[in-house]
Amino acid sequence: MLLTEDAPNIARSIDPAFRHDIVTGLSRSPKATPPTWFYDRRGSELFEAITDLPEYYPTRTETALLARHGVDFAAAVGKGRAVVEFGAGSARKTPHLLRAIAPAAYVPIDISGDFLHASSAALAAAFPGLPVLPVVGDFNRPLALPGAIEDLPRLGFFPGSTIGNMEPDAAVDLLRAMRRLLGDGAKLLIGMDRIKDRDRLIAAYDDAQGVTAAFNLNLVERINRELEGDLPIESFVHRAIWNDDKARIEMHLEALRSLHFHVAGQCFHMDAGETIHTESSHKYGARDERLLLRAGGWEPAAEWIDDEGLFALVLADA
Ligand code: AVJ
Repeated sequence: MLLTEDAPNIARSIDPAFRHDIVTGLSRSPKATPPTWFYDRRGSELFEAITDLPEYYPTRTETALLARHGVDFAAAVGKGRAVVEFGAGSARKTPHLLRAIAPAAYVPIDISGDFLHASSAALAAAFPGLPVLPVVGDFNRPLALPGAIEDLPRLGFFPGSTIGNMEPDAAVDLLRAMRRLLGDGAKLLIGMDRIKDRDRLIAAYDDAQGVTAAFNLNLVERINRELEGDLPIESFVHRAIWNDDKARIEMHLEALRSLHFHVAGQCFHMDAGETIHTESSHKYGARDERLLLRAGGWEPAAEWIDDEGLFALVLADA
């Protein structure tokens, strides 16, 4: 018998961590799921498309800061450090930093081995002579750095305002874990998205072309495909709201009517208008940034911001 790759009724193995997070999140009130599960292959493609949208300013703004301030980074950081990037290096951002500070080694850490090895190979080709030492792992859990960088001073690099996906307590825990991992004498260069005009923030997460809506709704499709789900996708709509009290954009999937559905053999109900909270993206004022870094064991030392004050790159000392 010939089995094609897409034969729909072949039982596929279920990822127990995915099932656990989704079933727990849908059982909660209000319903909320972790944003990590957005990034299957299609989700990663949609996120790439988001970074090119006219409304989505963070990637473009941060990349321009990295490209513009190389001389400052070199002066503030010095040469010969081991750069430890939290997340696989982005082809657009990381080369600017590496070119500016001439590091002794580059260590990208990412949970997706495929993605990590592809981006590491590309960076190694672009920087002949630079040792590139990828580490596959979840940087939210304890992990070890390669022995080869044992004696080198470290620079942590955490771009993209990825920290913004975390609640303040989790953000502080992660900063402390980075401080412990990188050791005394380390520095951290971190991207943080600024609080700004509400309409501008909402537009960045609810774009005119509907790419962010497709990114959010892709989670429903992934649940249906990978967790034996039967969520009626046409009965969900993407919502982006600004939570002013918590200074964050929230993405939700709102049920347009009263619904019953199943995931991994369990039954769920939603009232019309009820939502699944799928992501929070925290935004920071200048003092919020410094307070968060200090709570996480880092002392802010320098900062670079674009002319419009949209996005900040902060350098902190261990
Ligand atoms: C990758 C977490 C930085 O919060 O802006 C973009 C993800 N979600 N549009 C962000 C995202 C919707 C992004 N981060």
